[in-house]
Amino acid sequence: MSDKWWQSAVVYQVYPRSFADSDGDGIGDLRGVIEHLDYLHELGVDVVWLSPIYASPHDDNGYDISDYRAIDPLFGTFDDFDELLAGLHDRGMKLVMDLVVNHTSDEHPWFVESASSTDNPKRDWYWWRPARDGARPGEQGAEPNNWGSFFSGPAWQLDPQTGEYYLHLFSRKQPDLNWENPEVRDAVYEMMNWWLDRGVDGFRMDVINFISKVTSLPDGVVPEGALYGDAYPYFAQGPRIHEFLHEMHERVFAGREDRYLTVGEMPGVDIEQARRFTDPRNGELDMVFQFEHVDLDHGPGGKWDHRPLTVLDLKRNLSLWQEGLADLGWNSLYWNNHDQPRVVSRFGDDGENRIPSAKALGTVLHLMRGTPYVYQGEELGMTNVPFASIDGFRDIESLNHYAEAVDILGASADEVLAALRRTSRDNARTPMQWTSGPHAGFTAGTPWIAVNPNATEINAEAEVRDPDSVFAHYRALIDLRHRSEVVATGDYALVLPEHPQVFAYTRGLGDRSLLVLANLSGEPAAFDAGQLPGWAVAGGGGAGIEPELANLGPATEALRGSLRPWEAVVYSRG
Ligand code: ISL
Repeated sequence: MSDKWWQSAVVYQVYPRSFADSDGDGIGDLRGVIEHLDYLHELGVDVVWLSPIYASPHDDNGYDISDYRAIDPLFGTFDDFDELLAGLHDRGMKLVMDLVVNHTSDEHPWFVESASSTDNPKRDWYWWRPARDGARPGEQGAEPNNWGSFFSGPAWQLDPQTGEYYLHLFSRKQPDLNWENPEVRDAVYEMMNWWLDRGVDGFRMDVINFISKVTSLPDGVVPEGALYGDAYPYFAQGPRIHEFLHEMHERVFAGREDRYLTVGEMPGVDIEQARRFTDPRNGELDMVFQFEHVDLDHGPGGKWDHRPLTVLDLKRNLSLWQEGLADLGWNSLYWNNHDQPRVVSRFGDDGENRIPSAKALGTVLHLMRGTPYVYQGEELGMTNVPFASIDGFRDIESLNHYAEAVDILGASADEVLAALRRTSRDNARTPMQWTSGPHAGFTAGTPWIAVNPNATEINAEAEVRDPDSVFAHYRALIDLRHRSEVVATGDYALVLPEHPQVFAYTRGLGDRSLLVLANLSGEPAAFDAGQLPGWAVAGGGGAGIEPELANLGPATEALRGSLRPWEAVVYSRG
């Protein structure tokens, strides 16, 4: 058996604002989640990761928290929360909370106090700095350094009351906490223990690799054509990051870590660092979310600068992570979350091959070694959204980028819109498509963001009863992980490494093995079946071996070296 319960588990991410609205205000809520627990149970997932439900002014949809120990009334009450937790536990599922402690809201009482005067006892809970030498606060370029915010503009905001600036890597309503201050760390650990005592089963930790900064906050090198310096070297994997995460582990999880799941969201993390974060001997985290595979289609200009993905790049990268964390540590596996465009539109084909391509992508991801994460609607093959104009977008990152690119840098509005349609986080945030009825069955009111018009065809009601749906395929993949120790813990080996269309690998454990073959292209693929170690049957290739799973029906020539467009086939032995 797997050593750890989460090695054979599948996690499902709920973005509550967009999942299901029970009270008709157009915004999803906790009762909406409660009403769909049987759906999640039917899909077979083991864990729900709930994006933030805490009190918040919602500048960044709840990733700006003003009270870590309160449920936002938009989402419900503690009674609702307790009912949700019990409903999950009754069905054998667990609940992982989002932990957003790189920053708070500027409306959090800690920040309000901190901002109130330069000698307030909480002044040092955040990163306050005077204007640059010789500059007057507020004048152009007076910010303490040249860092930019992830959401456009400088990473500094002047507070006129004290004449100093505070650091915000994200929106100006998300001031960064100063983890150098032990009182901050105490307050965070105490809050985490409070949630664990309430019965939650772990945390997904938002940008947790940003909590330790180089305290001199030096200027970054300004890349060609950029407005701001590259500050990654000064806030990502900072000098005390391992110390802080180990301390958190000791103060919150030590002695009971086997009950919990911890996953750190870590933009920019590499394999070496991920090994250190997830090596159980170090007592830091169970697993991390890395970003390399979802950055492969970014050009030199970053996320808004698209370049096409190649299957070769994708499988090389994911294989490096499989191999890099094979002997220690653990991978988390994901295509989607609330910050990423929909995978079927991005790496698949959201036109006529939507269903087979969604299944093929799901197959490739779910049968690797690691813990898979499904983002709401991914199991239906939900797609990107054809937003007609900037008015359709709601996401602060998208809106700020549009304003900066069009109004300040003079880019063409059409081009910026095209980039937003492709890459905006709002692609993931339109309402969950439950039915073909009004507002996709998400709300009886007016949804806070438009429903994708394709809900009439793509919806849970239709898919749950259809044995050939994307939903049915995801359910089968999840079931296979639960049934098969090979899937949960077997070794990974890439096969056909140089094939430009086919992503193929084996998993092995003792004398049991699994072969995954997927054509991630819209053209037929041919390959040398002799390169499938031990699988090609002499004199005819695989005749008589029935696939464990297949996305285009059982009749397949896969073991003879031929895959149809987007065909994915899985064989198991032993
Ligand atoms: O989507 C991104 C912007 O391009 C990512 O860089 C994202 O901001 C980054 O992955 C951190 O994301 C997390 O923290 C943010 C929040 O807006 C995201 O929703 C969250 O997942 C700040 O809390």
